[in-house]
Amino acid sequence: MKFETRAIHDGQEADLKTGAVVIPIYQTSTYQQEAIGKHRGYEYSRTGNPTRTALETALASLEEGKYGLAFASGVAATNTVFSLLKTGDHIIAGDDMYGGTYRILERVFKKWGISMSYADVDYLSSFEKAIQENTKLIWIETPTNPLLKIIDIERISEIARKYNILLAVDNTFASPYFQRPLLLGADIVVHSTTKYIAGHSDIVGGAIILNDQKLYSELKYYQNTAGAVPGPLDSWLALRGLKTLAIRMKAHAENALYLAKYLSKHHKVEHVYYPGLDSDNNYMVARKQMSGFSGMLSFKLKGDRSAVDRFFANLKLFTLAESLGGVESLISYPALMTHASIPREERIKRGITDNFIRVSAGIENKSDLKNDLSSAFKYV
Ligand code: P1T
Repeated sequence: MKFETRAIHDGQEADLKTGAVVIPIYQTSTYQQEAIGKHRGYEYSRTGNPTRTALETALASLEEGKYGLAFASGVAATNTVFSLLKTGDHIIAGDDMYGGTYRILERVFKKWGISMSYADVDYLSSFEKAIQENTKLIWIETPTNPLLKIIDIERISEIARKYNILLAVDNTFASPYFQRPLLLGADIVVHSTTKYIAGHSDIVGGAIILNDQKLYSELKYYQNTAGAVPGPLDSWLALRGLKTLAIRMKAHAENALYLAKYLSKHHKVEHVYYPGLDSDNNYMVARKQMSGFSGMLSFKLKGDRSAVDRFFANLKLFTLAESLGGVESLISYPALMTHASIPREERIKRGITDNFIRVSAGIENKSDLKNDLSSAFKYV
């Protein structure tokens, strides 16, 4: 069955007991045992909950993987993947990624004796060059946050396989509608379901999807043992979001392309970052591995920090906020928001300068969005 159908049906059969068409919010912490150890598949809600199971099944189906695991946040899912490593191991991560991922590597895992290198995502060879004897994991985001660079998953998975290294791909920015990394050779897919999957800026959640049974058992064991699981209501909201993922993603991508084209012609804009522009360096790889270019774009304003402040202050539809992937358009300032944990010098070296702005295109009317930007530019 096709994506749109699976999003609505997989893992979401009518409730066995009542026939409820929509999976109930199983708001329970524990489950009756008929005799010691004799239960109906559920013992305790940290270990498993039927609403969460439905979400995990649907997510696995949409990423075309065998197993899904849901978490209380994207960072909890990320943390679980990094927890596969032990002291002395080495991780290679792309040098453009969510600031919180960088933070957990630098502030938590480094302290535990795990080392990391950051490879220049513009050059695949930099990943191979960074490989050490103790490298156990390659971690990439594509599209990257916030520079919207595209990394060739197929080619990087060949490198990972050659050296017997796990490849994890954070697929948050593309969503499974536009990109399915497991089919391109990745071992593990990670999501912040907070974003496109839930899609309405009303929950924080995360997920891991994979095919390998042994690895799944290990990650599931950690999920239960460390306990960063989503509650039944959040699982239910993510599941409800999932049902409309396909139509939302088409609208996000259409609006993002429209805004990217508009911005790229604006005299107050220095540069636009959107992999769907055929002038963008990442366009060809994006076309190869994605079926659409998603809804995130960034740009550099001509001007300094005060110009950025004036621009933001005069927007009416775009909300200045962290996060992305909801139906409403958001605008953010990575330098002091999502990527504030990266030291200034390092951040600027990576391209996140003081005039750098990130946009999450919502699904409002695209002309209204353009007009809002256009009015605010008058104050720059
Ligand atoms: O916020 P949380 O659900 O824990 O997800 C973390 C995360 C993981 N991966 C990517 C690519 C992300 O963008 C994020 C969170 N990002 C933001 C909050 C943001 O505004 O970029």
